[in-house]
Amino acid sequence: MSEDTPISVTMEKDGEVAVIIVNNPPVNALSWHVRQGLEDHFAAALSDDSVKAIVLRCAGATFIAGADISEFGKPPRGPDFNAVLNSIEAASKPVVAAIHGTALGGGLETALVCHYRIAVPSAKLGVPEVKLGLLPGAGGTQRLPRVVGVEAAATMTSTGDPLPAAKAKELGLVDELAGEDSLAADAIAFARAKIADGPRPTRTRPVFGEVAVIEQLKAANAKRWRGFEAPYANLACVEAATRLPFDEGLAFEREQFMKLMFGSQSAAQRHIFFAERQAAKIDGLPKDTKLRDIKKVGVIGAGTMGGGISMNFLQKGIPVTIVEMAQDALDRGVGVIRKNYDASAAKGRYKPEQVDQMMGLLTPTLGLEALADCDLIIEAVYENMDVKKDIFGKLDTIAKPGAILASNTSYLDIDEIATATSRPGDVLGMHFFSPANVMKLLEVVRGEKTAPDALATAMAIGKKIGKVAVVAGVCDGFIGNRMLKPRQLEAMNLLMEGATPAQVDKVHVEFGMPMGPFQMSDLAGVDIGWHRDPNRIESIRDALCAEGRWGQKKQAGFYDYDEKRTPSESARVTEIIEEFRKKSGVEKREITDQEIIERTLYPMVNEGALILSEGKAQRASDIDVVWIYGYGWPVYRGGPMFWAGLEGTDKIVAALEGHGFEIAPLLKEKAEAKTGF
Ligand code: 3H9
Repeated sequence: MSEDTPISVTMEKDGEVAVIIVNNPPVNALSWHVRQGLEDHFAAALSDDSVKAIVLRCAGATFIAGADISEFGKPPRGPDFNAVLNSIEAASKPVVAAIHGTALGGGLETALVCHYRIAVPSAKLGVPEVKLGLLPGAGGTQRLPRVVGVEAAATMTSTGDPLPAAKAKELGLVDELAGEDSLAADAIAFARAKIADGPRPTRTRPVFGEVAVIEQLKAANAKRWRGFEAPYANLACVEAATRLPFDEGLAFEREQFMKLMFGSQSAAQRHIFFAERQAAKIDGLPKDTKLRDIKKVGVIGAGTMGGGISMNFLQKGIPVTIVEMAQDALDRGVGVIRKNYDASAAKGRYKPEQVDQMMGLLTPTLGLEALADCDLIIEAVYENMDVKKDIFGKLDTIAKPGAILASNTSYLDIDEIATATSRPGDVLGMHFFSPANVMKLLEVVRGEKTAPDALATAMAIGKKIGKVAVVAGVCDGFIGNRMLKPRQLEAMNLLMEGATPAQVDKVHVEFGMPMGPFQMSDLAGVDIGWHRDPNRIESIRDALCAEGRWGQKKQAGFYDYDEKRTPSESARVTEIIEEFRKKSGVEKREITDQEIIERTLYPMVNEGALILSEGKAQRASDIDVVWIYGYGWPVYRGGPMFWAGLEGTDKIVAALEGHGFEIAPLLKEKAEAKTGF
C-alpha cells in the first residue's frame, strides 16, 4: 500500500470472527483502493490463526453497489478484481457477506464468492450491468446460475432488475434474513455458527434449471431489447454456464465482457448513467440552496396534460387542486385520471384502496381562487400567449407569496409570461412530455428573472415525482422541440425530393428511435399548429390537413390506418406529394438511407451545438438526456451529442456542408479539433 492509498477498508475482530468493513462513500463502489484493501485485509485475516470466520460488510447507506464505473476506460490501477474475488472464494475459513442497501453488479459478485450471505429485509440484490451495456464480468454469469438456477439468473442478468431480499432468500441467494437494525451483530453470530461447517463450495455446484427459458426471455423482450447487444450477451453467458466447465465458462464470460466494454453501446450507456445524474446539478447554484416547501400543488387545465401532470403528484402523496373552466371538462378530466388509475390497479400496480387514497388527494374545482394555498401552480392550458398571460396575471393576485408559478408551455416565451406578474422570480417553465404520468423527462425552463431557489425547488420536485429533470433556457421549443424542428423540416424536404414517409420512418426506426418523423406526426396530430384555413395550401402538410388527414385520430395522415390503427402506405399521400413536387419543379430522385440520416439527424446535432453555445442547455450531456428520456433516442447511442462524437463531428460537418447547411460555429470547432462534445 502506498502513502496515497485512501483507507477505504478496515478490519475489526469480535473474538474468532474478523469483520472486514468497506467504507467508500457514496455507494462503496469497488474503486482500486477498495480492491487493494480487500486483498490486504483478507490476506491478513486468513493468515491470523485466531480468526476462524470472516464477515464482509459495508459502512454507510449500502453494501457494495458495483465496480467503480468512473474507472472504466482508464489505465488499470490496483489489484485485478477477479484475482481478489478468487482469493476470497478460495478462503479456508467461512466468509459471510452481510448485506444492506443494495448489493449490485460487482457488489453481488463479491457476495457470490463469499460462502454465505445474510441480508436485512430491505436490501436489494441484483446485477444491473446490462443497463450499462455490460454483463457481470467477474464471474457473475457463471456463479449466479449455480446458486439461483438458469431461469432466475437469466432474468436477473438480462433485465438488470434487482430482487428484494425476501425473494433472494426464496431463491437461495440469501441464506438468512437479519434484523433490519442488527445486521452487524447478526452477521457475526451467523459466521460464528458456520465455523464448524467451514467454507461452502461455490464453483463445483451444478447449474440447474431449463435452458429453454432463455429463448422465452428473448421472445418476450424482443421489442424492448431491439438494437441492444448486452441482454443477448448476458444470456449467452448464462447459457454457456449450463454446458461449460466453470473455468471455460469464466473465459467465455471474459471474452463477451471485453467485447461489450470496448464497444460503443456500453460507452453510450455509461455516458447516460453519469449524464442523468449530472443533469440534476445546476451550474452556478450552491448545492445547499434552500428549497421552498412544496406541500400542495395546483394544476390549471384538466385536459390530457393537466391530468397526467396531476397524477405524478398524487402518486407521491402530494395533494393537488385541479382547475377547469367548465364542469363537464372538469368531470371528464377527473374521470380520465380515475380510469387510468383503475387500469393500473387492474394490472396489479396499485391496490384499489390506494387508488381511492390518491383520488382523495385530488380537489377538482372551477375557480382559480382555490389555488390560494398552493405552493406550486402549474398551468397546462392550450398554447396561446394571451391566454397564458391572462392566467398568470390572475395568479399574481391569488397565489400566496413564495408560490412557484410554472407554465407547461412547450415553446412559448417564459420571460414574456412572467411579465404578466409582479413576481417574475417565482415564474418558470415545467415542460412535461406526453403522456405526462409516464414520460420521464421534465424540462425546467429558467427565465431571465427566475429566482435560484425557485429553480432548485422545481428541479428537486421533478426528481421527487420520478422525473429526470433538465434545466433549459428560454428559446423557441427549449431543448427538445427546438431540435425537432430542423428534423421535421428536412424530413418534409426529403419527401419533395423523392423519399417516401415510410422510407424516412424506416431509417429512423432502424436507427433505434421508437418511431420516425411521420409516424410521430400522425400520432401527435398532423393538424397541431396548422393555420386551419383549408383554402390556404402552401405545403404537403397543409394539403393533408385540408383533406382531414389529421393523423391516427382520423385514420388518415401520412399513412392510412385501419380500425386497429395499423398503418399502411397511402396512395393518396403519394399523389399529394407528386402534385407538390410538380408544382415546385423539383426533380424526383433516388434518396439513400444515408442521406436521410445526414439530413434529418445531423441537423439536430447542429441545432444542439447552437443551443449549447447560446447557453440554453447547461452541457451537451443534458441535451442527450432530453432526447433519451423525452423522445426515445436509443440509449445505446447515448443521445445526439454523444452520438456526434461516435459518428465523427468532422464527418458530420462535411456532410452538412455538402447538403448546403449553415454550420454552427461550435460544431465547426469540434470538427476542426476532431472531438466530440
Ligand atoms: C460492474 O459492477 C461490473 C462488474 O461486473 C465488474 C466486471 C469486471 N461507480 O445513483 P445515485 C455515484 S458495473 C461509480 O445518485 P442513489 C453516482 O454517479 C456496476 N460511481 O444514488 C452519484 O455520484 P454524484 C454495476 C457510482 O442513492 C453517486 O454515486 N452497478 C456508482 O439514487 C450517488 O448515486 C451499477 O450499475 C458506481 N458503480 O442510488 C449500480 N454508482 O453524487 C449503479 C453510483 O457525483 N448505481 N455512483 O452524482 C446505482 O444504481 C445507484 O447509484 C444506487 C444508489 C442504487 C447504488
